[in-house]
Amino acid sequence: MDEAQVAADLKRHARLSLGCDRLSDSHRYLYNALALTVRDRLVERWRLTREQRRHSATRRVSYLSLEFLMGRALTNAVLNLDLEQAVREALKDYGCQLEEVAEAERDAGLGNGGLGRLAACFLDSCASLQLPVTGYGIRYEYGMFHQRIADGQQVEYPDHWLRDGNPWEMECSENAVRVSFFGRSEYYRDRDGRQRARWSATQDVLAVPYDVPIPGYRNDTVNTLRLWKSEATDEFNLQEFNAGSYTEAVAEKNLAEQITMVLYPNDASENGKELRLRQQYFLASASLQDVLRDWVREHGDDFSQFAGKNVFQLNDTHPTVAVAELMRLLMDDYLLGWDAAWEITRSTMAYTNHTLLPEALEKWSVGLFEELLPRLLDIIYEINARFLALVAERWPGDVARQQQLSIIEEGDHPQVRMAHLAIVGSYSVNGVAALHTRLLQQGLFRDFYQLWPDKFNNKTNGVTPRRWLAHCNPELGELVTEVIGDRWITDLEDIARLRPLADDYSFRARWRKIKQNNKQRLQQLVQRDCNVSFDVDMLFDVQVKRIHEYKRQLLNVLHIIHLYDRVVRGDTAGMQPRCVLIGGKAAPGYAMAKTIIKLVNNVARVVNKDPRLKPWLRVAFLPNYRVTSMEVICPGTDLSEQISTAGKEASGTGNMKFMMNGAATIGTLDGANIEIREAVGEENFFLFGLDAAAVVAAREDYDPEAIIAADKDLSAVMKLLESGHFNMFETGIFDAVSASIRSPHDIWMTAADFRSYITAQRAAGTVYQDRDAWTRMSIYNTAASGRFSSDRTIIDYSDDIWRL
Ligand code: CRA
Repeated sequence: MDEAQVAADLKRHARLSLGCDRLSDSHRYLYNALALTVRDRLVERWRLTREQRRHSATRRVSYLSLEFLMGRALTNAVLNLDLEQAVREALKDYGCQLEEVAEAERDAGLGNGGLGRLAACFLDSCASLQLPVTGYGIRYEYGMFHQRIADGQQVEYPDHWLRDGNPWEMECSENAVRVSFFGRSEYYRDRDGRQRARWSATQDVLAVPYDVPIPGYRNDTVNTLRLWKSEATDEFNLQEFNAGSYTEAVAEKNLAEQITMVLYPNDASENGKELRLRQQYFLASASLQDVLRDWVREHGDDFSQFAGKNVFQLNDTHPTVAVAELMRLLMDDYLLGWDAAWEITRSTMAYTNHTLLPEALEKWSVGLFEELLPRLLDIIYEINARFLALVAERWPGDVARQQQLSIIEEGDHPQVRMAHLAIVGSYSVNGVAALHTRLLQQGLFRDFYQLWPDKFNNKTNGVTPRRWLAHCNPELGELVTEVIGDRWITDLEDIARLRPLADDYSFRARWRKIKQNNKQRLQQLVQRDCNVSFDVDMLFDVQVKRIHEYKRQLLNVLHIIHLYDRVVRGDTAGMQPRCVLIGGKAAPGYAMAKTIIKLVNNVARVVNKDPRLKPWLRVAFLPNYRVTSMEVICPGTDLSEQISTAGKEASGTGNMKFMMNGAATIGTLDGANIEIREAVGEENFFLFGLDAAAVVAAREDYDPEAIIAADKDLSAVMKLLESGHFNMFETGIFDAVSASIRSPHDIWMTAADFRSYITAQRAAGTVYQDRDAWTRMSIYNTAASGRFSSDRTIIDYSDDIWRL
């Protein structure tokens, strides 16, 4: 029945909503008409979900995150609403495939990498599990920059993703709130003689919510992602108006609108810019006001039950100023006393840490805070004073301990340590993989762990099997459903039932055929975007993720150079032909990461143009890696590169997407790799390298020069790298790269892991040559991926932290 209705709605939207008489070739109109058709089916369910929640007594979660890396929405909604048949049918009238129309949608790239995509997978899982979780984020006008490669180098272009409109968002101006900046704290006594504070002489901006529907998987639930846009208030710059500079005053509107203009493109590194702090506070304040307003609407100003009914999950320290903001709102606006406000705050805030890298630990200068958010700084000082009293009680006379734990880092330029504020102000602190949580407890947050051991817990990351298997790999998904039923889509542990089928000859043949088809799709992408010809009969070896030294794309390049060297020397006995794909964005200010991109491209050029290499090795750098490219990449990958220096990758989530789609992993004992290896069995994982403890120990007297000298393959690779072989007319451009490998201070320990990496790569190549052995390994990987569903992760959050 809905089939006819979908077709009719599509026509109606094309004609009436978009007012177009003729559909152009670009599919943009058709995409918009189809998006509206699908959206109609979300809106009613959305209303019902909200209605139901109003009447239910359960606790609610606000997931506060500066990033939501959503990717495309259309195909996801079509899958979750089970509309595929109807939509395909309706599109026939236009002579179009769903896939072509879907291509017209731009990625919502409101995030950098793992952390932002994790938030997006979580939203899908929460809706699919029918949990009352609302995402709160920022509606950046410009998302993650568009990367192009010119002459081997990354060039950034702005991502004006909203240019053609966004059919998935609904502006709710009636729910706008005001957010204040600058001004000063004022203290006064109320009528009862109680000391009170208010924030006065502020400059305000308006936060306008744009709601995005988050459909659950075939369950009629539609949750909400609420994204805030900053706008000028109506009374902006009254003085200037009165002074007669009308146009200047109107132009000043820009200042307010700057706050949500652009996503900061740094992954796991802070940059300390004032505008970023404004974004953080803007999100925290608007979201808390939104929740409090809803509360007051239903309960008046009785907050006694508030903590039992609300949780704020802080996605890293980015929204952590929420701790102080909730205190301010409760005390200054709702007139609670300190103790009552603090009790509510520290029993509603929960903090997730996503990295141990020191460069990512956010600190804000006290001076900046004082100017921009004076009232919040007062509150942070008070939180800290009370906290330090507790520390003094626990460790009497231990001044050093007080300094280490303090929320304020003293010195010439005192700083607010956001992680300390997050830990002190919350009831739960979690890491994102078992190893990462252990390292937090034993290292970074050691003293806090001693103080509050029960606060700490692990929640190993996961990814949604809807997008990352059912949608991106439909052929494999259908095969799985054919043999074990479709339960895996909502209960991924069930996919373990595939394992015995690895013994079935004809099943293996079908599995292999699907992988070949997916490799074909990937081959076409690489041809189109890199102009490099991959061969689907070769091993597809892939590393896609942000470019960062700790992720060691450089180690991958050394392996490529080593293979090149072997072929040139004629040492090809037993060698498995491969196609190596690398992709990812470098932060615009990260010079070394940009040099690594240039190196990959230069090496690729030398390899690909040399006819001797053609039967053995092909290399490509994929520009503009994003969610939508991963949807083609992970189904077509044989070998997944997860080669970070042990102890540095908090979890990784790309590793899980590859595994789900039947890739084997070559990796270190880092992050979730450890759990992946445990799940699939060590014989199905290509392990190499130092473990986290060995990395720390080896740093003591690390001597890469000696390692290079003792290893003739590594010497040969360094010689090629340093001879200018890959930079003939660009003298010296890779000097910093080779110097970093040779440095005894190379904290990424690239040289230390070279030999065992090469050995593991050889082992992978050898197994690949045994088609049946490889296919088994591929099936085992998918079959063991059950634990890595974000549904499992969210059930863990819900059971242990949110207690929904
Ligand atoms: N860069 C970690 O580095 C992890 C994700 C999600 C990261 C990844 O290993 O999988 O978070 N950390 O938990 C981060 O963003 C601020 O820290 C990431 O995406």
